[in-house]
Amino acid sequence: MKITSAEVVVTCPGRNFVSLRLETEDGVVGWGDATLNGRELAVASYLRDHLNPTLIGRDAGAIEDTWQYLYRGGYWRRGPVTMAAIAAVDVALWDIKAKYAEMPLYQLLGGASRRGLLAYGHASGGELPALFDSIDQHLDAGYRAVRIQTGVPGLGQVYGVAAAGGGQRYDYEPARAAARPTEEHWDTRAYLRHVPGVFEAVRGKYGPDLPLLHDGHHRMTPVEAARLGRSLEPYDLFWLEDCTPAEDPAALRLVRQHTTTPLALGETFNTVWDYQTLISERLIDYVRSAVTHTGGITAMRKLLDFAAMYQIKSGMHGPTDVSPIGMAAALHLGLAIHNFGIQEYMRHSPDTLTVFRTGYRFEDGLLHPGDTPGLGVEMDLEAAAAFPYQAAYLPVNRLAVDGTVHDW
Ligand code: GCO
Ligand code: MG
Repeated sequence: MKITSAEVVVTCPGRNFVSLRLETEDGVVGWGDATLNGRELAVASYLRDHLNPTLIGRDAGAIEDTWQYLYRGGYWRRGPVTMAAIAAVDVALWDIKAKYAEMPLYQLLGGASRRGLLAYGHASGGELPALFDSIDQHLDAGYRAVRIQTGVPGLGQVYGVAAAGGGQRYDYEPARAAARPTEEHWDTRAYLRHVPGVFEAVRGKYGPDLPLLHDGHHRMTPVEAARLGRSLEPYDLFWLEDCTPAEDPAALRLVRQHTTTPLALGETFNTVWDYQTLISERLIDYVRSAVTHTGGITAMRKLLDFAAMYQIKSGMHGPTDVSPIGMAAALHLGLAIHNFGIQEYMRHSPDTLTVFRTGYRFEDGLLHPGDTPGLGVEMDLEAAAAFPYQAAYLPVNRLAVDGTVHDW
């Protein structure tokens, strides 16, 4: 099971993706996702220039050993670029192992713990009528849980709100193709005044049953987040995500003391160490990491087992910047673990799905990774070659009042 080739594929079928293709001496191919939105080429180089040459000749079956070799062996540990690169190798090796075993990956991980994975989609609208339209579209598409984001009076384009209308999809795609980031404007007080009324209107129209989620996208101080969490309690949120900037776990202590709204955090994290305080002190309810950004299946399984001891569940990151390969990895893992919570699912564009041939399915609000041996996703390299890399960046945020840079 020796690795004989390791290649990076960068392609932009609507948005950029970085993938890793490993092949063994028997011609078995494994795929990994290394996409890091807005910093794609850094991970491509990390793989191409530093990791791939060390993989040739290694035993593809020695997954834990390879993970430790890349993590400890690099000396410079952690960080989004390093951990996305390690994740790509790890996921490609699990794909290969499952193909050798002739099993869908979830079987190797212990088998299915449920019929499928409850998924949530991104409903959004500048104002309530557009938001209701978007929720209706999601319910028609089979979603049984939705994230709610709206515009804020007085502000222009804000995080989470799709440019609706004109037949465009309602899913929110924040990265813009340009040589430098666009800028958005922000006002936390206006946001805090507006959001509770939105949830009141949504509960009023759709009733108490529909699970509703919301993403604060790192913008609040602890005391602002505490106030928002408390003001949303009557609307029974499934979770409030990233209420404060994620790198300060102590902030969550203050939020937790003031509200019983469930909290989700961690999409920007990349190792279990980022979660040590948050999990051991039960400061969050859902782990938001993606397999793609947290060192792969090997690391995510350990992280989620640690979380399980504290009754904390998975809520794996699933925006469109996680490629179909990364999504499939999340689905296999989510199907197998006991402490699955919910899976974010934004749906990839038709162009993306011509490059990545997926076997997973979405039925009756539940995702299933399918039963093809391995991950169940293959890349069409010819199709990929028709979509060359395009520079694209996430926006930068500034305070409306005076232009100070704020968290986006
Ligand atoms: C989410 C996220 C995304 C991120 C995006 C950045 O909850 O899905 O917050 O919308 O902003 O993945 O690349
Ligand atoms: Mg988020």
